[in-house]
Amino acid sequence: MNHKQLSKGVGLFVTALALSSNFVYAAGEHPNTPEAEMRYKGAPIPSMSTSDTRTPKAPAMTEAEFTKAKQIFFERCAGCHGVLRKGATGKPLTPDITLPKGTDYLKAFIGYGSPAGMPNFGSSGALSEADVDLMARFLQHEPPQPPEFGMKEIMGSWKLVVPANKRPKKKENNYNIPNIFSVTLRDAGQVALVDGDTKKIINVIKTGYAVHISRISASGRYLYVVGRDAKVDMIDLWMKTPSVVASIKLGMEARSVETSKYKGYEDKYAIGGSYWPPQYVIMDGDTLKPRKVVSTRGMTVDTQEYHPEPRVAAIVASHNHPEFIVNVKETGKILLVNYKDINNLQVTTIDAARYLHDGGWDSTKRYFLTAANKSDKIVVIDAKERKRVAMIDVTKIPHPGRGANLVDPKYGPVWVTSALGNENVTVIGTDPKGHKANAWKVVRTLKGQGGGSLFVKSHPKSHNLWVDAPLNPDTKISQSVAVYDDRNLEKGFEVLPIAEWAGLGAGPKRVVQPEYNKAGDEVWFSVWSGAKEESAIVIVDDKTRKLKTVIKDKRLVTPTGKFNVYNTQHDVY
Ligand code: DHE
Repeated sequence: MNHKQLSKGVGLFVTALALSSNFVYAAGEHPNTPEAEMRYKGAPIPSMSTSDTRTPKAPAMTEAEFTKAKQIFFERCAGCHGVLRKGATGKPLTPDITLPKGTDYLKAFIGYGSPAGMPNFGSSGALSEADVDLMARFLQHEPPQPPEFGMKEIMGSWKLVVPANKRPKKKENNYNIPNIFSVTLRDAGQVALVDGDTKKIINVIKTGYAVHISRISASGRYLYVVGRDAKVDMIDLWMKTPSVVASIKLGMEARSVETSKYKGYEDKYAIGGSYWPPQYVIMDGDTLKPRKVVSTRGMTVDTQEYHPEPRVAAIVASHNHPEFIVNVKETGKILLVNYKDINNLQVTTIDAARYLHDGGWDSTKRYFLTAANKSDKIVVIDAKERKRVAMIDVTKIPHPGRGANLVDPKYGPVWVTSALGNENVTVIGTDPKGHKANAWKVVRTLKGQGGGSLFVKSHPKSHNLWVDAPLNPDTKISQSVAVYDDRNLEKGFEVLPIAEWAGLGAGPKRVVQPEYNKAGDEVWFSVWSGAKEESAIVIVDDKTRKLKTVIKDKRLVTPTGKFNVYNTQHDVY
């Protein structure tokens, strides 16, 4: 698939996102755009209050114009250029650069896009001529700065709904907790807890704006959910009806949450990483009481220059030390944050590459493999020795989610990632003891259905490797899933028409994020349509690869990620 096709598809994806998120974003063409990831970042972020200064030499703007431009910028531009416009996937746009270019140049750039990946907001119809002019003037002013969010504000937002001593002393329901799924209902700002045995919804719980991921405490009792507005909700699965027992806001924008898993520290701490302000917060695991806020601002790994806005991406809990592993996107550094003594916080900083995004463990849970997506690399961290052991070149925009672990008949234990930017499914050797020659090398590159893939999944009890492609332009591909047999990867894949099986009406019906049940004999897929359209969860029998059940319910609004309690608790994938 060429870039044009991919960019068209991702444009459609953004349109769908936009429609489902109540803001309008026309698809249009993005000429020569190689950066699929850029469009992936099209999700609107919550509006933020800012302190605004005007640059005297910049073109005049009324108060109303400035407010409107700010909103457009946060909704459509900040994902790539950064809130402070210091540059991320997109170029820096600070006044020292934009003022000399002038209004006409910037208008042409915004209107027609660029071969380097800037979308053509004007000619695609996404922005009116007046708004293109507005944005060209706005970009010559100092970037409005959203407020900081330190301990005072974080503490002020903290709500202990049910104190620890008022909670159940033992499990008060009959649910098989390890097989509950927490399902992200993205545009509803809710999660649905679904009983994996009966396939019935247990409870739908209000969480943060454009809720993103769920993680489970080491004991399997507490579920932590983070919204894009940096709100973290903690749900007690022992309650008769599992509900929120504590909540907190860690900043204005966030994507990640995790909980301590090292022996002796189970359920002791939780951690959340923010996009804005760029920081992470360590909290008490049973109440979310904030303990420590640490900024991630600092120098970039390569050019070693100051970055004011290095966002926190994936966080995983080490099983080898009392540590959280924190990906800092824009600086390209991985932090091993030791929580043994948080008053004398020890942080090991590992140089990796830009821009760190998502990742997961190898099957032994000693090695963390993570994508540096702009560098097209997979970075491998030895969590036991606390050091980087490899940086592996892969093809355009790796996006593993947490990846998938398989046993390859030829190369032994391997970890797999798919990609946004092309159809490759990359298989990496992960066994330096048993298969030394293959360790941290790409041992196979499988052809998938196409680019626009976000997540892969397998299970230790299964021979199947599932690869989604929800951002692919071809609806046949985005609405289906590819499945390989790890005993014969060369054979290629079978395609299952998941969205068709869901039997829904019109809608984008993107098939996203395979997730296993506890037993490893079922795979759950979200069929993700717009907020006003019907969506579903399709469950496939892993052995026969045949449809088992479809869950439909009007409460299942825009389901995306699904997190099985046991598999998430034990990092099984
Ligand atoms: Fe995600 C994980 C960031 C858009 C569904 N997403 C992650 C992680 C990060 C991230 C940093 C890793 C968290 C961790 O492991 O601690 N996601 C971002 C973005 O910045 C981005 C690109 C744009 C945005 O504005 O948010 C983005 N993500 C999306 C979506 O549009 C998806 C497809 C649908 C949705 O629900 O919003 C989406 N992201 C997910 C899911 C995971 C995730 C399902 C967890 C996968 C897993 O198996 O662990």
